[in-house]
Amino acid sequence: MANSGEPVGTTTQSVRGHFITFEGGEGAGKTTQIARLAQRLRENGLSVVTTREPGGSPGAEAIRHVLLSGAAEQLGPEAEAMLFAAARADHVDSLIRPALQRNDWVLCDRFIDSTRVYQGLTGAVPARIIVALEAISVGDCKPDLTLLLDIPADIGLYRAAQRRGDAAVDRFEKDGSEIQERRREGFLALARGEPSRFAVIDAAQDTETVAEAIWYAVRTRLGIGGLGN
Ligand code: Z5A
Repeated sequence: MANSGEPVGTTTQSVRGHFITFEGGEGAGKTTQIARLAQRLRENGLSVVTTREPGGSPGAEAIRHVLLSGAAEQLGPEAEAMLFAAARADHVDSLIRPALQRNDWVLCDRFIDSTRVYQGLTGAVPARIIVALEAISVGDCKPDLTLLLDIPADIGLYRAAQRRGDAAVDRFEKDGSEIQERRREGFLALARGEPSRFAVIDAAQDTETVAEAIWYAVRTRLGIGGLGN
């Protein structure tokens, strides 16, 4: 579990690096923009760890395969949500928390908000289960900043299809634009509910413009305006 050996609430902000999560629909550009931000932070002399969910640690990557292949779908939405939580607990314990304790920056492709939207909103897993799994898997290891890459579902799906080419769609990619649009609205509702954690970025713009908007958000929200370009 995420908090083995350490009670919830004992991690102090002063010894932590910054934990930034990227959220949004399929094809929003999260992978692209994580690489851009990591490069920029490293150019400023900062130590950066990039990672993703589901996955990011050997145990969680094994669970990723079970989830994205669709093998867990027949177990039902609640069992799938438990598998996402199990992967996250291992990822937090073995990679994210140690990196933050070293004062590294952690940039993570998807995290708790994806579970809230995919398993909660459009997966029909009851909120009390989502909340309980989040508490067990994450504890106090919450993002300092969540960059929501907001994009109309049709544009995101088009980009994802272009990138995928002839490869088969996975468990979640097979959902059509109506479900993807509901997820978009779900992410935006989460952002409205926690405006101090979220920054909403218009991800339909070109890559350069999105990267600049992210850089501005990171510098202003995390109070590091002294960093260079
Ligand atoms: N999932 C869940 O259900 N519950 C959970 O708790 C978690 C996840 C953590 C993981 O998918 C799936 O697991 C995900 C939700 C579910 N399913 N879906 N769908 P994944 O890791 O395989 O992939 P993803 O997270 O959905 O991301 P993605 O589709 O790979 O897209 P992306 O990383 O956001 O975008 P990208 O790869 O950077 O860009 C996509 C293409 O667009 C690529 O060709 C780029 O070159 C291009 N691109 C990027 N930016 C631009 C701009 N600005 N303009 C034009 N073209 C661009």
